[in-house]
Amino acid sequence: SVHTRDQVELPPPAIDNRLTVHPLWSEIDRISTEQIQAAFEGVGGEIGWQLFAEEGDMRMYRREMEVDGMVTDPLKAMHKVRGVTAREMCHYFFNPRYRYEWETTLETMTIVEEISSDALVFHQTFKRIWPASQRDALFWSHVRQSTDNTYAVTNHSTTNVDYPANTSACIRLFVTVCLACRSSWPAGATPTRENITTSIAYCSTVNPGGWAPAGVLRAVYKREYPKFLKRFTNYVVEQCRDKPIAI
Ligand code: 18C
Repeated sequence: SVHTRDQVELPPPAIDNRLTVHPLWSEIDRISTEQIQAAFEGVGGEIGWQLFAEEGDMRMYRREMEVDGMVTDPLKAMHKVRGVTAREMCHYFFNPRYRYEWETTLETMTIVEEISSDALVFHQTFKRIWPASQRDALFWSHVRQSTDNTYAVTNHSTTNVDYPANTSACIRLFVTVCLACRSSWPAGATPTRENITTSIAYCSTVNPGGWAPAGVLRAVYKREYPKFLKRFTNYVVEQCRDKPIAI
């Protein structure tokens, strides 16, 4: 049945052996560990995170940053979602089968390499924003359990000789994204769709890779990130509604 197939493809509780023998393993392991740790750090303290969007339990913060004159503002978002688990959230974010259903910036998505059940390499092209050139990205994506009831997906740009940058109509952008999720439910109780809450930390840094007007870029950023997080979390809640809970 569909349920059995979905269960089988849920993020594995331990790292897939095929990933640990891949040439990208040490980079994937290092960056994922760093990103997951940073995702759960607060937004207080010295580095000035500024709140720019707030709706229900969702809060979005950014830091103004430029690299070689290009806007690369890091984003950090926090959210709380009821009725779904961390593992389910990460399943829908990682698995390409669902991507077109929640990702609205996509034009095309190609699986470049299937490293293992928990690691893939993607090539994606994005919708063009006037007056800038169209962008594409090439990145690895890795899903893992970190601690109990905590799962995370990390995406990070990579290279591949078959997918050279800046050759066709597209400018290659660079991305580091981490979606880290932790579930909790009342102590002593059995987790159910009625009593479970998942805290989400989503961090993203996108370097546009080439000229893009700063004003347009910040406007897209401000509009698209809240839209993404609301749409994605609502999508997962809908998908999970009548399925058995997967802890
Ligand atoms: O994390 C997300 N998605 C994952 C799966 O796709 C993956 C994707 C990472 C790529 C993010 C970069 C997206 C750039 C999109 C540019 C075009 C947008 C067109 C929209 C118009 C309808 O990790 C969810 C990602 C949510 C992305 C929100 C938008 C972020 C914008 C940041 C600025 C991008 C600058 C690009 C240059 C554009 C020129 C003005």
